[in-house]
Amino acid sequence: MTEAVYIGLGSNLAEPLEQLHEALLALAQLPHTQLRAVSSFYTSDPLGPADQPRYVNAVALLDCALEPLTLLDALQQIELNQGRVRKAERWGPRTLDLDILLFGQRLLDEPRLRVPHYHLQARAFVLYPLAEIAGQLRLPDGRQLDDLLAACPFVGLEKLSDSATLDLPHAR
Ligand code: A4P
Ligand code: MG
Repeated sequence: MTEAVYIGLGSNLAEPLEQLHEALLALAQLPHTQLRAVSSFYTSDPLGPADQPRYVNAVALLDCALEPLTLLDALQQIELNQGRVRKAERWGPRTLDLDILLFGQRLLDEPRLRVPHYHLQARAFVLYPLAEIAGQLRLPDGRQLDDLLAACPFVGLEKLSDSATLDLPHAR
């Protein structure tokens, strides 16, 4: 059985646009997984320490038959492959961050994995690209994506072009 998994992508170091493109190619090659859709790319004001570059963010939809922790391992390996160095500073700059935003209708609260992602509702750079490819989505905890969007202004975000120089299904 596959489940619809939404991944948040973010980068603000070492050519962020290229980082995202490379990450999407890596997601497309994950076992037991298909990359179904990718949002537009957005630039966004950094959340966290202000003395870091703006981010490029996007959201991808996977059809995934992996277990959640297996997928998390694979995502962290992709981050490492792309030069991610984990530092003590919270929310500091990074070459690539891959977050599991939603995993089907699962609610997970494990030491390594909380789903839905714990800050989903507060982040315009997650909600707007998510809405592009998810449409009218109801979260497993009952919240409606539309309601979260209504409470989260489109501030500090700029939509770049569509994501794809990749041959992928497009956001509507
Ligand atoms: N973890 C728990 N739940 C999840 C999940 N749903 N998806 C654990 C992925 N990982 C999850 O993550 C720390 C640990 O969280 C992982 O080992 C995993 O077991 P990390 O990637 O090592 O560290 P982090 O990303 O610095 O921490 P955190 O708190 O997850 O940060 P965020 O929430 O990812 O925020 N500003 C803009 N404009 N755009 C951004 O994309 N991103 C961040 C990072 C800060 N500011 C930003 C952006
Ligand atoms: Mg993270």
